[in-house]
Amino acid sequence: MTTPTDTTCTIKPADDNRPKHERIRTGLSKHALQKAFNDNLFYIQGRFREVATRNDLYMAAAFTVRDRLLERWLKSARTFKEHNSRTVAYLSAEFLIGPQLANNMLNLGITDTARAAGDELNLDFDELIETEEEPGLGNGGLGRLAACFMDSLATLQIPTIGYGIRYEFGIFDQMIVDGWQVEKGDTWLRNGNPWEIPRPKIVFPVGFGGRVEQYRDDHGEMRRRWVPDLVVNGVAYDTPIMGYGVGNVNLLRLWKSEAPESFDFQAFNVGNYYGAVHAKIEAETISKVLYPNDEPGVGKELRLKQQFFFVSCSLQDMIRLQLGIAGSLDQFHEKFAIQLNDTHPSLAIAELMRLLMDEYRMPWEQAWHITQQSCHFTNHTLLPEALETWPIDLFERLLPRHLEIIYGINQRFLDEVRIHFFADETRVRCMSLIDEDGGRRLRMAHLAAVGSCAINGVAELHSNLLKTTVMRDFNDLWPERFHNITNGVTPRRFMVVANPRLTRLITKTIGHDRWIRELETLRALEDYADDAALQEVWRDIKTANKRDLSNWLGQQTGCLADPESLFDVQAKRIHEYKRQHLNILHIISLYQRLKNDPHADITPRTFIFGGKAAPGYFLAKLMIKLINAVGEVINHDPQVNGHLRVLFMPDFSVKNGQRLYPAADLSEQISLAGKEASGTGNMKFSMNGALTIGTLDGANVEIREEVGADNFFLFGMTAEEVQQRQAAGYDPRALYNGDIEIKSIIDLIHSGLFSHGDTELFQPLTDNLIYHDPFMVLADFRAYVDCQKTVDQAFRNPASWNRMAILNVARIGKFSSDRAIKEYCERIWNIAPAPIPL
Ligand code: F58
Repeated sequence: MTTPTDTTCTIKPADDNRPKHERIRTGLSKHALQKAFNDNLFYIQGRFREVATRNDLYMAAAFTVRDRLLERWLKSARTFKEHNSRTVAYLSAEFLIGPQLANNMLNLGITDTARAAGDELNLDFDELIETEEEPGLGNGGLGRLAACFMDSLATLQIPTIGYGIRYEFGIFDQMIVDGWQVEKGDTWLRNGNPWEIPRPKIVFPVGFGGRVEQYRDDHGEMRRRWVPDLVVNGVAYDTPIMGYGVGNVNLLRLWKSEAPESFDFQAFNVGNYYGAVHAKIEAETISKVLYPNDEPGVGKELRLKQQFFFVSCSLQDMIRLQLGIAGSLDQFHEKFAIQLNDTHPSLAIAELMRLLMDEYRMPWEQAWHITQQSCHFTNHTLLPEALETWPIDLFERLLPRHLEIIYGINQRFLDEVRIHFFADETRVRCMSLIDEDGGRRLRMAHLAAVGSCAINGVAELHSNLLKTTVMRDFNDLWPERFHNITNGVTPRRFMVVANPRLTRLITKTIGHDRWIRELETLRALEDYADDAALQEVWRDIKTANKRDLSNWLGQQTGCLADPESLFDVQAKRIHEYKRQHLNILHIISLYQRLKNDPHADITPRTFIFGGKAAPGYFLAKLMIKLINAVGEVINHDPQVNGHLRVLFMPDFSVKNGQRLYPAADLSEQISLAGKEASGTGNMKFSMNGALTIGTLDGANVEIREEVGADNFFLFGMTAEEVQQRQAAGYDPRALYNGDIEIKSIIDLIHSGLFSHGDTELFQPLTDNLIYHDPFMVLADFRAYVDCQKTVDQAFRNPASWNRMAILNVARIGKFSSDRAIKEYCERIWNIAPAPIPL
């Protein structure tokens, strides 16, 4: 695999006028880095070089880099405090930050120096980077978006604290055994995490359960207070997040749950040893494991506890900070812009109200004003099954005071609804924070919408659908609250770190590296799209990247791929709505064509899949099995394996994604229109010069608008057509019976060809397609296969293919997360940069 080699980044190290001994500790020269590395190896890892393990060397390198971040971080914190800058508090149950070493070196501007320093010390730099295990503290797009935003917030010099949970076990590691996904516990902390700093003094109590009491305070006023029956502590663990080429370092503060000490002692003293241990375990369980589902499904008590736990710690921390600066909470909303990353942190609304009213004695109206002016809500999905709700009885048992507050919010809100819609009780029922149909449940999206001053979707199409479908009533009531901010991704990680060859070529071609922070300047590449020499080098780079990927995949799967073939990649969570099965049906159609006619005119292709299925999602796991089963047959069939290969990359992660994006020719973005809120993988592929085959869904729509319809392979129904077809009564059976190719492919799966004669193995999938097909795979099949034929033809003309790829990169600037964050700053948070020079 390629890891960053000398990038063309030209950030200048800071002038350093400090005494020499200080410079050595955190200096940026080759000598200072070497000295610091040796010191860290000896004094922190406690190792002589001769006996140091790979991990010792990695840790010493990481500490060397971290020291340099810390210095800048303290300076940033001091400056923000002095200027009392407005601060973004990005609340997210997931942060999928990926490996840190290479990125931090890039941002510090020391990649080349560090490599040179390492060479002289006989260190294998790429091996060090490869050794790092990433914190998998997220499921997919939502968690990764939070991480891209943290990168851009620091780069744009916006004071920010990211607040989340320090899961001891992140997303499971995926192994493929006999074609099936097997989950393995993720023990990312076992070798130590050099990037985090525990803050045992930053600790807050978080209550659960118990009762609510009425009492008279010292001023004779009646008040309510919550008396929980369980209290756990949240301890802060901080990870510095450095901006690219700036002195700003922001904070990612993740909470770990612990039992308060007093708790164990109490029980211990009365002889209840097991009780004490049990309480400790119960407390620690809260931050133990990330839920590996990509939709919430049935209410899980622990998940609700996790959400409340991190939200409460984060708000108490913000309150502590604000009281430290201003001495009062009256201006809390001017200090903090809280962004709720989906509904998972939406309890912040009730908890902030409780803290302000019950703990700081604020009247309801003032507390509500502060809460609503502080909070902003991003929605990431329209799938009805993914909209979070909690059973009221569970909620009441865990958070009785919060339920009271939510009832109070709901009452005032529904009064407003009644007046605005003039006694329209249907609206009242639909908009209420409580769903009264079939078991009372709390609707978290409604709570988030009512308690926030801005609500946004993550791509144009998604934001429009949000306004016309799931949040239509809210949009009718408060149209001014609704915004669209199309997602973006960081070019630092997904271009510069992941694809150093392309990075060098771009910088050389357009003559500067400013594009790394101003991605729109890539437009300059347009002038060279027709340049035959550039097209050729472009192709060589792609081939080299494909060779690296092929070698790595060869080691992992035992199966090699021909770098001259078309690399057709679909990498994302495995889900029916993302339609990996549509891709498989196409592969089988090619296989059939080749079997029926060995001379069929088919462009050699390597199909690569990557992605995890939620452990309890039976059909998604069966799709993984089917991909591997089809691969097993095709890859071993000498009649076709010169033409087709099917590979499944195990354990798709941020790190593995960085291997895939640079090596893809074709990016599969084939969800059913209207289902994928945005997608961000689509942007990462396109940035690396892959062409997209896709539907008009999520951000695909805007990517196509930007790169040009001629440079994008479009197929399939529009979201509107999908709705119409569904309304008219969609019958997949008619398609199965009416299209010989569809029938023959499904029958082939059913025949047992891919399952050693077992005709039942894949029946749940085939039956689902024939009788239900909820994501209309069969309806889009014909258009997809035809479009793939166009792709086949296009790939045979390297000059024009590379021209299209160059134009994709040249026009991808909009999809930098820097652009997205600038829009949040201007339209949602009203926040300005607080620059700290490097
Ligand atoms: C994703 N959501 C969207 N949810 O599916 C994707 O279109 C979008 O680009 C991305 O957010 C960023 O906006 C997503 O990843 C989750 O993983 C949740 C995890 C927790 C349970 C609910 C889903």
